[in-house]
Amino acid sequence: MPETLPGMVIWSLGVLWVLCTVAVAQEAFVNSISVPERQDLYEFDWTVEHWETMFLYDKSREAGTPVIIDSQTGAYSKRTYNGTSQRCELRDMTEEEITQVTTADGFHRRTTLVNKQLPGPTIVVWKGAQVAVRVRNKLIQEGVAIHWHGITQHNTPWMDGVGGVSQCPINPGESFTYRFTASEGGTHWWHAHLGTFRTDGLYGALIVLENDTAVPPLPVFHKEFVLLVHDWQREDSLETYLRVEWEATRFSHGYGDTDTCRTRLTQADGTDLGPVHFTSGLINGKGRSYDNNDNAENRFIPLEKFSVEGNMTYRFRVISAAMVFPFRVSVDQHDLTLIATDGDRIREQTAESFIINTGERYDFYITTNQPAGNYWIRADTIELYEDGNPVSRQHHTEAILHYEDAPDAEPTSQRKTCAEHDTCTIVNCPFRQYGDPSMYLECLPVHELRSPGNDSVPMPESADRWEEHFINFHFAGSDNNTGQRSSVNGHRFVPPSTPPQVSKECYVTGDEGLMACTDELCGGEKYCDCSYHVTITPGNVVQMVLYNMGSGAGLAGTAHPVHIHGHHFHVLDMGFPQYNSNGGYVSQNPDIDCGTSDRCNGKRWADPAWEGGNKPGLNLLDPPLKDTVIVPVGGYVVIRFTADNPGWWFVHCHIEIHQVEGMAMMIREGTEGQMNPPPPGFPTCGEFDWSSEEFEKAKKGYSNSWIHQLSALEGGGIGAAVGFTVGILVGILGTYIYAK
Ligand SMILES: *[C@@H]1O[C@H](CO)[C@@H](O)[C@H](O)[C@H]1NC(C)=O
Ligand SMILES: *[C@@H]1O[C@H](CO)[C@@H](O)[C@H](O)[C@H]1NC(C)=O
Ligand SMILES: *[C@@H]1O[C@H](CO)[C@@H](O)[C@H](O)[C@H]1NC(C)=O
Ligand SMILES: *[C@@H]1O[C@H](CO)[C@@H](O)[C@H](O)[C@H]1NC(C)=O
Ligand SMILES: *[C@@H]1O[C@H](CO)[C@@H](O)[C@H](O)[C@H]1NC(C)=O
Ligand SMILES: [Cu+2]
Repeated sequence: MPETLPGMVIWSLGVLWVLCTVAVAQEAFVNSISVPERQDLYEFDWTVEHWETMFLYDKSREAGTPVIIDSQTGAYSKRTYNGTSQRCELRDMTEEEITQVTTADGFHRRTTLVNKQLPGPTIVVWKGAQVAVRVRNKLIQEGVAIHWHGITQHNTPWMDGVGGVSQCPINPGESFTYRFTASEGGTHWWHAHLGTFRTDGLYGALIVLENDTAVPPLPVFHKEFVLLVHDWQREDSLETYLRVEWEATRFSHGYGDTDTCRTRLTQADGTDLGPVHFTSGLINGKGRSYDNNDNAENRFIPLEKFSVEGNMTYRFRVISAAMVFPFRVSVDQHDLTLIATDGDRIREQTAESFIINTGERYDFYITTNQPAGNYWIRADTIELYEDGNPVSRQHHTEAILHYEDAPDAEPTSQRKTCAEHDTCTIVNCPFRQYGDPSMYLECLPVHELRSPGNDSVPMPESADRWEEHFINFHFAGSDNNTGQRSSVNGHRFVPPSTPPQVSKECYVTGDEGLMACTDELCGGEKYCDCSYHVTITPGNVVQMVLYNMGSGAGLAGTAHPVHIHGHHFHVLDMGFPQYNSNGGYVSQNPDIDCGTSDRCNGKRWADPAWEGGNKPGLNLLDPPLKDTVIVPVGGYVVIRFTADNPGWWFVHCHIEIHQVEGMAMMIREGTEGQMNPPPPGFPTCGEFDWSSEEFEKAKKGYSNSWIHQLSALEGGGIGAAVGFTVGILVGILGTYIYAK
C-alpha cells in the first residue's frame, strides 16, 4: 500500500513533535561546559519567544506577575491581585520561584529569548560533526534568522543565517532546521541576524571541541567557563536603534530633562565610543545598573559567580554579544594568559586585561594561586573622557571569582596597580596608546599576537590569482544632508529585496534582485543607498585593506569591529593614525592617501610599489587568524585569505546600530554556477508585482486550476491527510499528557 507511506512519515513527524515539545522544558544557564560524547550528529530544538525580565511566569495560567527585589533587604516578592480586598499586594516568593526569574539588571523589560534563557542555550559539540538546530518562531510579529558566528559554512552558504542575504527570515509560526558542519574548532557563538534582535537576548555560546595539536600543548584545565558579556538598555533594542536613527539619543535619557544632553564618551584617542549612553552591562545575563555616583541602584541584583578551587587552572571562553560598547576584561589579582581569539589558537600571551569588541572571542586561563577569597571579574567600558573631562571611573559590569574555601561574600578586591616597573599589558586596544604615559598601560595591538605554528599565509603565486580591495568603514552623508550615516565606501547598505543566496533569479538568470549601486549614483566619491557588494574570484588570494578614514572618521569617528562571514582571515598588519604625546588623535595614517577627497573611498596605497602584496612590514610568518577585527579610527587593518568558499557573504561592522544603519556589504564569492545550490524545497521569498489585467484574469479562475493540481495527488494525498490528522491528534494528546 504505497499510498499510505507519506501518511506514515507525517504520522511519525507528529510523534516526533511530541518528543520535541517535551525536550523544550526551561533549563537554567550553566556557566561551565560539560564535554559531550563524540557523535556524528547533535540535535537541538529551540523555540524563539518573547519574555519579560523581572517577571514570574505561571505556566498553568500562561500569565506572569512582576517581581520586585527590595533594595534594602534583598527580599524577592511578586505582585499579586487579591480579589477580596481588590488590591494589588506584594507576596513572598519561594526559592523555587526565585530561580525562575530572569533578573538581567533588575528592571522590567521585554526580551526575546531561545527556550526562555538569557543567554540562550550553550551548544557544545565535537569538531566535524553535523549540528542540527530546529528553530521554531513563536513571536507575534517578527521574522528571525540565526547566524553561527565563526563557522565558515563551506558548501552550505544558505545555512549562514543572515536574514535577507543567505535566507528568508523565519516567519512567526514557522520552523526552520539549520544543519551545518562544525568545521572550525574553538569558542564561537550564535546570534540573531536580522534587525536588532541579537541585543534583546537572542544569542548564546557555540563551543566546538577539537583534538588540539598546537605546540606547546595547553595546560590541563580543571574546568572551562563560558562568559558572555553584553550591554543592556532600558528600552528594547529596536527602540534604542530608532532613537539613534532619528538622532534623538543626544537628548537626555527619557527626554524628561529638557536642559541637558547626553554626555559624550570618548576613548584614549579622543574618538567617540558610540551613539548611546551606557545603561547596564550583563555577564551571562546578570548585572547591575549604577547611578551617576557609581552606586548600584540595587546591590541585591544577583551577579554571575564562577566557583573555583585553589591551585587549579581554569579556562574562560569570553564572547562579546554587545550592541555597541567594547569591554576591557580582567580578573583582580590574577594574570591572564590568552590562548585563542575568535576560536583560533594564538601563542600564549600574558596580560593584565584585554579589550573585547562585539563579535570577538578571547580564550584565556588563570591559575587560582591567590589566597582563598572572592575576586572581581571586571568588564569595564573604555572611555577616558566624558564631554572632554577625564572620568574617574569607567562604566562597568562584573562577575565574581569565588574560591570554594572562602565565605560567600561580595569581593572587596582591587584591580592591579599599574606602575612604572610593573606596567599593565592590554591586548587589542583600538588605538596605539592607552592614555598618557603616567598611566603605565601598554597596548598590544591584535596584529602583534602570534599564531602558535608558522601558519601558511597564502602568497600571490601569480598576478592573475591575486586581488586586493580597499574598503572604508566610516560615516558619510549625501551632499545635501549633513547627517553622517554608517556606510561602506560611501554606500549605505540596503538589504536585497530577495536573499541572493537562495533566489531563483540569482541562480537561473543571474539577476541578483539587489538594489544596484550604479556608477551614476554611487561611483567614485558619491554617497548612495544600495546593496553594495564586491566580487571575488574562487581560487584567488584575496587581500583586503579595511580602513576608517575621511569624513565621519577623525575625532567624530568610532573604531569599527568588522566581521567577515564565510572566512577566517590572517591579520597581517595594522596602521594607526598620528597621535600627540598623550595618545590623542592628530591626523590619519598617511599610508593611504586621501588626497583632496573628503570621503576617501576606494583608495589605494600611497606608495604604488606596495601593491601586489608588497607592503613592507606584513607578518607573513605567524599572524593571528580571526573572523572579526577592530579597525582603528584614522587607521587600517591588512587581512588576507584564500577565496575557497563560493557564496554570498555578509561583511559588516558588528556594532549592531552601525550595521542596521548601513555599515554592511556583501562579498559575492564566485558566480552562482560555482555556488552550491540550496537543497530542494528551501524556502524562497521576494517581490511580487502584477498588472491590473492579470488581476482580472486571476479573479476568474486561477484558483480552481490550482485546486485541481492539488487533487491530482489523489490516493497518496488521502493517505497523507489521514496520517497527518492522526499525527496531530497524537501530538495534542502528548502535549496534554506532558502538561499534566
Ligand atoms: C486579601 O485581602 C483580605 C482583605 O484585606 C485579607 O484578609 C486576606 O488575607 C488577603 N489574602 C491574602 C492571600 O493575602
Ligand atoms: C581525536 O582523538 C580521539 C581520541 O584519541 C580520536 O578518537 C578521534 O578520532 C580524534 N579526532 C580527530 C578529528 O582527530
Ligand atoms: C595552594 O597551595 C599552597 C601550597 O601547598 C597552599 O599554601 C595554598 O593554601 C593553596 N591555595 C589555596 C587557595 O588552596
Ligand atoms: C617558524 O619559522 C621560523 C623562521 O623560519 C623558525 O625560526 C621557527 O622555529 C618556526 N616556528 C615553528 C613553530 O615552526
Ligand atoms: C541636492 O540639492 C540640489 C540643489 O537643490 C539638487 O539639484 C540635487 O538633486 C540634490 N541632490 C540629492 C542627492 O538630493
Ligand atoms: Cu561600527
